[in-house]
Amino acid sequence: MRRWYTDAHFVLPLSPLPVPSSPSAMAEQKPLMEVCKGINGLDKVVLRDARGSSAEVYLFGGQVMSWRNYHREEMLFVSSKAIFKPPKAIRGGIPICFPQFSSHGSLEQHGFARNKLWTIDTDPPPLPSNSLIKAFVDLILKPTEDDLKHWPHSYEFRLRVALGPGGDLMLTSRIRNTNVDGKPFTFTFAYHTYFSVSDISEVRVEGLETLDYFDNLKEKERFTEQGDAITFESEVDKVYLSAPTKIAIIDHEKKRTFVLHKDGLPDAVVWNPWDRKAKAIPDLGDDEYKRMLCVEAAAIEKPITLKPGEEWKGRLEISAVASSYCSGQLDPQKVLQG
Ligand code: TA6
Repeated sequence: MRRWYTDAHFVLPLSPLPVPSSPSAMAEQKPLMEVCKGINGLDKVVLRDARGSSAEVYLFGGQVMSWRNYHREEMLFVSSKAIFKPPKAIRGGIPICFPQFSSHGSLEQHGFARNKLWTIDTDPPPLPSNSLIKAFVDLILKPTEDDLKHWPHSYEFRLRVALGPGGDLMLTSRIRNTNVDGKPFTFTFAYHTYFSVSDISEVRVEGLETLDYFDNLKEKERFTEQGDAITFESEVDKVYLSAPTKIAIIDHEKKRTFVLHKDGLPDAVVWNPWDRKAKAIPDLGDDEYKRMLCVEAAAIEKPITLKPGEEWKGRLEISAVASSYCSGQLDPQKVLQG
């Protein structure tokens, strides 16, 4: 069943649009935001902008599962073996890690936000409005009575997913402590973004050079990055600390650079499972490690503590730009300084 939102909050097609000349042209004019059924009948929200880029967010997990550019090319990786069956988290897109990144204590690995059903927030507190942003959706997650038994804190987690005027993908998380018992709570967080790449051995990451990192493959020991860029010849699982606001992922073969702009998220996780680990992950194809790379804007080293009434905001904006890096024309530092 298809529900198109027409109230002021969910603006329909960009205006003014040329008046469609025929029913078929009208049919082609799709709404900016649409709720419909996705894989296995799971509810999803489709965002479109007038120039053809799009994004899809599943209410299960509040998880962005697709982000396509004007040429309808898919920018995110979703495993061919992903299981779209709650409560198992879906392998791919942008899983939300909250209230913890990684696994410690009684909570599940990467927390529960990606295993829960979110709802559309039809009355969100206003965000600074950017009139150029027309295609967006506000989701909200709040604990049920049962959830409170597992994590005894009340919160409101609002997630806005938007398409920027240039087709960029923009995620804004706002987490508020709504405890009535006066108790603060502490959390760590990550946008666990799976980027689609042509061939992991043709990819380099710029912006994390000289940083300290925790190496998850060496008992989370702390090291300092020595390389002048990160390239991939084996499994990598590192949490880079106090990373810059801009990080570039350069895909030589596709001549495409993803540029991440992050705010409120000091750290960055870089993960590729490589062959042996990929074979051990049931919902990941044995060879799919070659076509994916996780670079995750995160807050891990310094957990965030909120007192009742306090709100934290973490923003991620991702753009995909053509890069003729291999011809030497693109200076990655310029991309990062731009
Ligand atoms: O972000 C890197 C990481 O923490 C890896 O250690 C690996 O566990 C990955 O997340 C995937 O975790 P998941 O729980 O989604 O299988």
